[in-house]
Amino acid sequence: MSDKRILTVQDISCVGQCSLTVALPILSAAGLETAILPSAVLSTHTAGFTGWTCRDLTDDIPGILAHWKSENIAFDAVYTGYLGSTRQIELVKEIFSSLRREPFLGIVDPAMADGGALYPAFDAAYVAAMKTLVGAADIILPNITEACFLTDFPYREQYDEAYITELLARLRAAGARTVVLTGVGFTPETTGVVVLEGEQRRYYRHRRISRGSHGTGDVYAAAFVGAHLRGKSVYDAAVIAADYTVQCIENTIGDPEHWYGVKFEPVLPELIRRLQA
Ligand code: PXL
Repeated sequence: MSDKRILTVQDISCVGQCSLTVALPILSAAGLETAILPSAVLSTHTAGFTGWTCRDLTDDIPGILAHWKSENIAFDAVYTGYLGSTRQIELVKEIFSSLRREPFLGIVDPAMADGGALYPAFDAAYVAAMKTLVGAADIILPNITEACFLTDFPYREQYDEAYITELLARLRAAGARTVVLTGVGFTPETTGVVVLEGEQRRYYRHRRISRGSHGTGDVYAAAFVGAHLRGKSVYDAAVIAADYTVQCIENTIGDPEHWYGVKFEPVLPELIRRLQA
């Protein structure tokens, strides 16, 4: 069993099965000691609910970091998701440089956009700051929309291999090292994930379930991080996370009331089984 300690930085959406309420149980199930740094507290996530409240916790973070430094607390990996502000991105870079325990991994899910549009809380200044975090990360996990925003590349619903090749080249030029690009589908019935590591590019294709699901990007990223830190290669972790996310969606599609997230909890034993293989 791994004795790695990881820090994940993302929001608490009190209701809605995304960000920390997804990442913490998945990382714990993967057997990792998981510390959290909440970036903000929202009453719900912002995708489908209206009238949500949000308290940005940026002002609390410098004091938390100072305390951790005084206690000599450090992490084998830091994994970031939905962040609360542009200034917080600067603080995350400070965490990457000053709270690391070698060999360290900085993993960034630039959770800020989907379906061609930014999430409601974000603007061009946030995108500009997120671009700087890409260069500080070892692994990034964007979807196609996020990759387009990060590289000033036009988003397209329909695309071909050449479009994805150009997008990956632009991410590289923007400073990305290892890229796990999610939601890449070349046929109506399939989607998949492209893994770019050094010069090697691999594609894992799987079934696309047409129901749009919230929170699946967070489920995917947390399962990927859990699997990779438990010793799976980047590609194998990308495959395990994809299979787990599909199982979570399959476990939810029969319930139209459950539109706001996926029922990832009953499927956790499947993820654990794959990690033990
Ligand atoms: O799942 C990404 C996410 C995380 N946190 C908040 C969100 C979203 C997506 O909309 O609104 C608050």
